[in-house]
Amino acid sequence: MTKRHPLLSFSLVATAAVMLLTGCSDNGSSSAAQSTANGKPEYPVTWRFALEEIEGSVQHLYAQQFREQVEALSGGRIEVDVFPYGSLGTSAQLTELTRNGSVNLAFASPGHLADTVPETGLFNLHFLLPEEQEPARRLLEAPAFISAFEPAYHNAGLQLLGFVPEGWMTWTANNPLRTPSDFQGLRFRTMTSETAAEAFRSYGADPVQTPFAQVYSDLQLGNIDGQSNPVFAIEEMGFHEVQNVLTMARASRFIASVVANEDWFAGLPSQERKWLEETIAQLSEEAWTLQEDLNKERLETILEQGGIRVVRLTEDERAAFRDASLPARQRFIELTGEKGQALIQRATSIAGN
Ligand code: 6CS
Repeated sequence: MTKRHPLLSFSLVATAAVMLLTGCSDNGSSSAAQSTANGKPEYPVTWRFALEEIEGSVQHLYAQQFREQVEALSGGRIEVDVFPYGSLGTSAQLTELTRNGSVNLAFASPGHLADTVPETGLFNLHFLLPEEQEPARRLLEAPAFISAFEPAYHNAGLQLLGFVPEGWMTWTANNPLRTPSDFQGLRFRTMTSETAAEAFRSYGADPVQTPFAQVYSDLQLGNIDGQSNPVFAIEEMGFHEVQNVLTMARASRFIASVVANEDWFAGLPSQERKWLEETIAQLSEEAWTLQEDLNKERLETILEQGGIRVVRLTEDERAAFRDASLPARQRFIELTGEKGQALIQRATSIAGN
């Protein structure tokens, strides 16, 4: 089946928008409140928030709630401009736009970010975070866990605001992926960082690291054989239309991070920082329900459309993948040293993995 890709005009629109943003943002302060003669900020001001996903996604729903909450808390003093994927650039480009202050806030997924912020490669490892939702949630919201990542984000000119769960990664291919041997030689698309690729290399796959916008056409043209993403993303990007089997292995959750430009964050008036932090804290709880509902709904849509089979791995099948996944942890430690080792310990002491 041929489908018009949701990001068909991605690069043209993105290039134009980036030029527009960078053109009107000289030193990253264009969206910060200007001070009046008495030193008080002059409102309203606009916060620019860039997404790695298209409209209707987890990140988009999150950003809409973020906008409503910030606008309500600030009594309209803060306005939020949301830029869905396709309007600015790839994940790597969004990180760069945040770093240079062209946007104030963005989603930054470890799958793409880990080459820049190596510690985030933790989230690319399989069978590591707690499997049950409650302990996973406690871990991701724990201030000590979040602050362990902060220096690494600062090194990249970013302020980490929080982690956002987006659902279990689901593998798609034209055959079921029941054992690591099913991955042997499979050209499997991963996100662009080394640890994202290593996770599938350890199963025997031949990882192909590409931006999100390229996945649909690569599947359609047969340049790749499979890929991994939460169900909501598979549905909205149309991947299920060019693949035959969804394999649910529950090997890893998609965890995104919300980041801000470091200088912008440091320069926020205390009242604005309070509105921002209050909003992030509230949404980090709501995101669990938001993603769960969306993933459930999108799975129904996929099944209603038909033409694709769902395979859920048994515990024995999962155990074989867990064993095969362990070399990727070593690679992560090679890349991050003691800090990475400490993060693994922290995650596994909760998870028991
Ligand atoms: O696979 C990707 O590249 C993307 N997947 C999701 C669900 N969000 C953003 C990321 O870039």
